[in-house]
Amino acid sequence: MKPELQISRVPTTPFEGQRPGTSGLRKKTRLFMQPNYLANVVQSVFKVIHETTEDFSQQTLVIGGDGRFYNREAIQIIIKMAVANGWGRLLVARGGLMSTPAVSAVIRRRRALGGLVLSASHNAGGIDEDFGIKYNVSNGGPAPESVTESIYRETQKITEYLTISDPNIDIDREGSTRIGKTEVDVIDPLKDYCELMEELFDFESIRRLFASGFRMTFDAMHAITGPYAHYLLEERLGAAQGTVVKGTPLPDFGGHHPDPNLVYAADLVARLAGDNGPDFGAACDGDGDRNLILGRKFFVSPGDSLAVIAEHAKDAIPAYRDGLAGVARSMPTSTAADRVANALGIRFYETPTGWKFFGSLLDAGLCTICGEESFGTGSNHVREKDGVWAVLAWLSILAHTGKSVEQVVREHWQRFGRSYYQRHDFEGLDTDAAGKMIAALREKIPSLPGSDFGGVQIKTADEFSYTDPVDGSTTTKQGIRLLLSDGSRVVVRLSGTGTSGATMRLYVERYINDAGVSDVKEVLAPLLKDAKDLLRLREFCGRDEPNVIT
Ligand code: VG1
Ligand code: CO
Repeated sequence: MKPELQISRVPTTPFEGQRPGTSGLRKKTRLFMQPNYLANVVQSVFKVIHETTEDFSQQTLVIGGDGRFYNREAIQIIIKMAVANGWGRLLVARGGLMSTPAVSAVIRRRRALGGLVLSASHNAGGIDEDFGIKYNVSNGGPAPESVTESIYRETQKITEYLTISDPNIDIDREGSTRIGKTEVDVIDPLKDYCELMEELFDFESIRRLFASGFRMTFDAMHAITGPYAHYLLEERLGAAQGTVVKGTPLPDFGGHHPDPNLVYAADLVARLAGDNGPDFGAACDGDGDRNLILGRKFFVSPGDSLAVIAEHAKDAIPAYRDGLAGVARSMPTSTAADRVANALGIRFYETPTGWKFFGSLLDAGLCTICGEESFGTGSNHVREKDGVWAVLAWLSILAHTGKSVEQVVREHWQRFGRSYYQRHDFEGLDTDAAGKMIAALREKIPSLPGSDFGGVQIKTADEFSYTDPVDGSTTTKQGIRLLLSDGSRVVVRLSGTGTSGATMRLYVERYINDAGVSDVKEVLAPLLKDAKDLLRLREFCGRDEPNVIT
């Protein structure tokens, strides 16, 4: 007989600043490593779940992370707390490694009550970098704001948490162990997710594409998608060995930002720019929910990628054969998808930044495909954006059309015109100064309409707020936007995922129906100049050059 489980009640006190941002709570790793820091958050999550689910003994919790530094330790802390809190079943990713979309898939397929994802996504990893935790609810998606706010309130009044003193459990071997009344199942992180992909896509047609000599490079950025990509692309779809590069997840992502954009995935961009480059390039971020899509010497902007996927999904991907219910994009994302929705005669939604806002639309069947300008695309198959899904969607389109990435996008521009688009990130700004700058702009909003901006008139200026059409909840202050008379847009908002100082994001878009032949930089220069002047960026923040342009 095993001895009775010893549950201990550990006294604790609140930590400041445990309010989740755009996507969970992200902080410096060392902060998370302090005694009780993570435990306070986890107990607060359980407390909030308790408000609607009294008894955990019949409930399942999924636990996985992107493998960054402190992932394994954090998983052990969570397992022990979940056992002490009386969960019936824990589904723990083998090695603690599971991508964010895979966690979403597992929650849905195994009817779990929720999941905890350990990740700071595209932020760098390591003891001096970032760590994070996010709670996903039973639809597989990030908890809505009402829930994250309740969690935050609990973190501010917590007095104790529950845990057990048992030794660590072996998370590297699949199988089931009973601890007290809890079944701890260590599961294959690939199985549910890869099965789902096979249900959605026509693997045979992608296999034929690779068999015809089509070449691809997939850069997993030493993050979570390596094992998924090795298995799906190389083993299942017949891509050549070596298609996947940086395929081993590392705790510090090899010392790089696992952020798939033109700056941080420069190696991949260079490969695609080479004379004997592959036909197709893709990369995913730390936790596998973002994607970068490249053709030979050709970059597909995320807004265009969303629009192209929406345009072709019905014909190229079996799962969407019956057509799309609608398309949704976050407010700062380019308007390219709107035009496709219009042409298809389907619904279209504009939401605040962050995937949590798509959940209710997807659950209600109002939209099928969603996307964000931040290299995020996905569909109703899970409730997270999904990097590998986007790659398979593109492969399907290329296989179906028999065209190159560049041809597909150029034909899209010919049909719909082009949203010239850029996002400029100003990282590490003084938090106070950035706050004041935004406040000053906010004050100017009423006086802006009618004035000239980049040679065009400002039609409206406002601060975006959103009322969810399904649950009626309202979210305010989601970015200041200027809508110009020619359809151009300028959006400014502060990031909710950074961990030091403030990051301001400036988004500019100009639509021209010119088949896409103009130069992005030239088209956008007047808007950028006037945006910086209007913000008084240099005056407030001491600089006006961005760290990253995407
Ligand atoms: C950023 C992006 C946003 C994305 C979020 C999470 O948020 O702009 O579009 O949903 O990151 O992405 P912010 O508040 O810093 O602008 V990640 O891949 O968690 O996963
Ligand atoms: Co991510």
